Amino acid sequence: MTPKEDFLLKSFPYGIVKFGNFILKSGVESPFYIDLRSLASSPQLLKTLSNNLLNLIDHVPFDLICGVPYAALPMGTTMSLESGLPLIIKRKENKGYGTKKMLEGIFEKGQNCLLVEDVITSGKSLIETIEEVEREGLVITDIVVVLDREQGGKELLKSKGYNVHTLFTINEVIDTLHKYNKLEDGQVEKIKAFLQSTPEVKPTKRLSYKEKEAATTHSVGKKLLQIAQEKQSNLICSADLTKASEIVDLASKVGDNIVALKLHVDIIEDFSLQMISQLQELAAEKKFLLFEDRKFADIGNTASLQFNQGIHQISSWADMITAHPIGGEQSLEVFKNIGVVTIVEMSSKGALTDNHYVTKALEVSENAQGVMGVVAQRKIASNLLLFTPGVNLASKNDTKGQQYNTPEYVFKELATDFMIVGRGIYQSSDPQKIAREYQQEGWSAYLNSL
Ligand code: S5P
Repeated sequence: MTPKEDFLLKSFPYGIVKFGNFILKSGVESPFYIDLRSLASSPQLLKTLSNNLLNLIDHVPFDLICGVPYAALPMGTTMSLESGLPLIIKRKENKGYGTKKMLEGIFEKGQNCLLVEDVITSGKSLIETIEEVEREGLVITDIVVVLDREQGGKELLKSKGYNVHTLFTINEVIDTLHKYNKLEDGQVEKIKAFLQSTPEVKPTKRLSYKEKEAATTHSVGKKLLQIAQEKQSNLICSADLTKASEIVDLASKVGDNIVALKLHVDIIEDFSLQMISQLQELAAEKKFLLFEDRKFADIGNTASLQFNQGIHQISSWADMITAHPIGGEQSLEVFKNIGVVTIVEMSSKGALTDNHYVTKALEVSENAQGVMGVVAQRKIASNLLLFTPGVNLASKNDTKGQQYNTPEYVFKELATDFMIVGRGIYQSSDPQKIAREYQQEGWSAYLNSL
């Protein structure tokens, strides 16, 4: 057994490779997931690993070590202790107060900094990190990485002039685990097929609304897609106003440009079913759906009561509703004869919807009857429709944590199907005009993304 094999076999019980179905940051579904954070639970393994990493770059002169948070922080620290070279700490985001520094520690402009990373996949996130460190005046020439997922990252960085030194490739890891009976033949075949067929940045062709309409079995999903094509719009206006008359007025102004009007009925001071009748008339005349953004999040029985009873009588008039999948599949199946859109990821800063949550939330949403789509801020590997709020042409954020993207970004980069715009429209002095602009921007961004 080679020392590298020995290291891998000793690390395996710490859960560094997990098998199953995982959605990666890029939206690609992967049959395995690498997580090296737990290695810190074994000081001996961490020390061995850090010395192996130092050996990889023993010919490279550098002044500082910086581990990319979080997985590589203990590795960088151990390398610093083992080599005697100083460490600097990179923040994941700046504090927003005090010195607002991205790098903590003592360094001088022009010093050469070795970056330490746990896994390299497409290389895109490493490039972002490199840019952040270089912005502070440090020089980066070399990056040392524990595991190469062999999906183009090393080549991408090389093309930009960086040397990437990797300790293991994913194929080496899989072969070693297989050789020592930690992986079965079937699992190995599945993983190898994935590695060969699915590059991380697979340019998936996005389907047109027409193709999606043919593919979807959900009646409300079909209806929404038909309206989109007919009106050449993918705009949902979020009418987050607190007076019934204001909402009806907004709906009459933007109705021609939208596919759905999204409401939060619990913020309306003078809510009445009469207001709903007025909206229904406008919806029929101008062809849009009524979308209640109630974000149900309780056990099925309570959610069912909230949906069917109470003063809002949501089930009697809404075409679509939002719900958090946190209560599991059955809690979503109480919403009958309606389009359910689940919130798998939130747009607000610091939201708890991390990769793990998104993976599980997507799984629940796909399995639950009646779900037609999801709300997320990322590309999703799913046949469900994607709805993206946090869109604004004029702002980047608000003072309460909301984060905005442009229509172009959400259609091109996230391949979203529908954008949701609230304040960008209803706070405008001319909502009619601005809604037309959002409609045109959204539609051309969609056409360009095809
Ligand atoms: O993650 C989310 C999910 C939703 S549904 N982030 C959001 O902003 N929303 C909703 O979209 C939010 O409740 C609001 O109604 C709308 C965005 O409004 P805006 O004024 O920030 O455009």
